Amino acid sequence: MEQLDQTLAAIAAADTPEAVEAIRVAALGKQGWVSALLKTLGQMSPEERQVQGPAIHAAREGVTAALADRKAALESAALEARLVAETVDLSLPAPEVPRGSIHPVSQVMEELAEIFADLGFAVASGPEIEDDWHNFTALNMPETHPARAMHDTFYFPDTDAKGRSMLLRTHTSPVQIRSMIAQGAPIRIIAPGRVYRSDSDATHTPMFHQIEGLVIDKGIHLGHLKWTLETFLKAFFERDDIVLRLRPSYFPFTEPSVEVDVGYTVINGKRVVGGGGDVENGGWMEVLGSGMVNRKVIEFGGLDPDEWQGFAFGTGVDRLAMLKYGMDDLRAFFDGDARWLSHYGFGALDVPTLSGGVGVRP
Ligand code: 2NL
Repeated sequence: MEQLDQTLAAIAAADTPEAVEAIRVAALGKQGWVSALLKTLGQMSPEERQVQGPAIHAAREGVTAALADRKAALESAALEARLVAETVDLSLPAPEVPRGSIHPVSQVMEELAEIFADLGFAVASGPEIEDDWHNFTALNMPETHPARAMHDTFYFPDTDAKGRSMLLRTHTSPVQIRSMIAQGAPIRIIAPGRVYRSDSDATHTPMFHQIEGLVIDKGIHLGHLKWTLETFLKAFFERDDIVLRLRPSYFPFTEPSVEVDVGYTVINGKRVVGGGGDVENGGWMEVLGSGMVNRKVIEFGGLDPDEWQGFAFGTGVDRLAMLKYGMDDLRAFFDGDARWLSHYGFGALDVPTLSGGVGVRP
């Protein structure tokens, strides 16, 4: 086949990815010569087709393989050239003023880890790409549960090997399910991390940060939950006059469920966390969702709910950061604007500690 020899020679001579692509189109594209030859098979006699069919297919395979080889060779040559050209001069002097700062979300995650470490909690993490069993079913949200629809989930087009729908986790609860299954009880963990929901406006971004906490032990009750959250909020906001209000609520994964408000005071037109929540110059705002872990969730975690009880809570890290450091637009968190960061960012060397104050400003 004359065209085949010409094409193979052209591929060998091609020296840019664009040239390779042009040859691919001329040979394998809709108007290409291979496609044209394939169309002629229909008019051939069966005997002729038996000879020409395999020959044309072999030509197509040969061209495809040669294109792939040439493309790979050009790419590795380009990489080689970049590695030679891009050098870092390690003898350059350090900048006079230290540059770069810690993002408020990272800072708050560090503060949370420090506070909960002091209370005996370990930090757990898990995959951001989850299956629907760990994200929903194990949290007492069966396929038909309306809360599934409410989560505005990002689903992947394909299922995993077990036929489970794959998704971007909508909360960090699946991390805790995985911990229960992997390590058993007792448990004291926090699970901070990125979560995803198909939702976007001034107060919602499709990716945001959540922290959840889980305690499983014997004889755990609502009193433990209230003490833990009160101790945490006092340490986080660095004030002793934090007043909590617990309201009954509903989550599928906890029973009973409790929403936690903190009292705020209005100072210079801004809400500041602290104070009694009195209506004259303040009020209440919701900061956490929580509750006693639903018996079914303990079972899904592989534990006996007659033996083990627990409490859990969850809240938004971005919102906590805004409340503590007085930012008003959530979207600025993800704009990557260096001016915003130099205003709100934290010094890289100011690690939060309980003795030095978790949220010291640089
Ligand atoms: C909210 C409320 C919450 C949980 C999260 C949880 C996790 C396990 C078992 C039971 Cl493994 N519960 N997590 C519980 C109550 C509330 O989050 O408003 N989040 C933003």
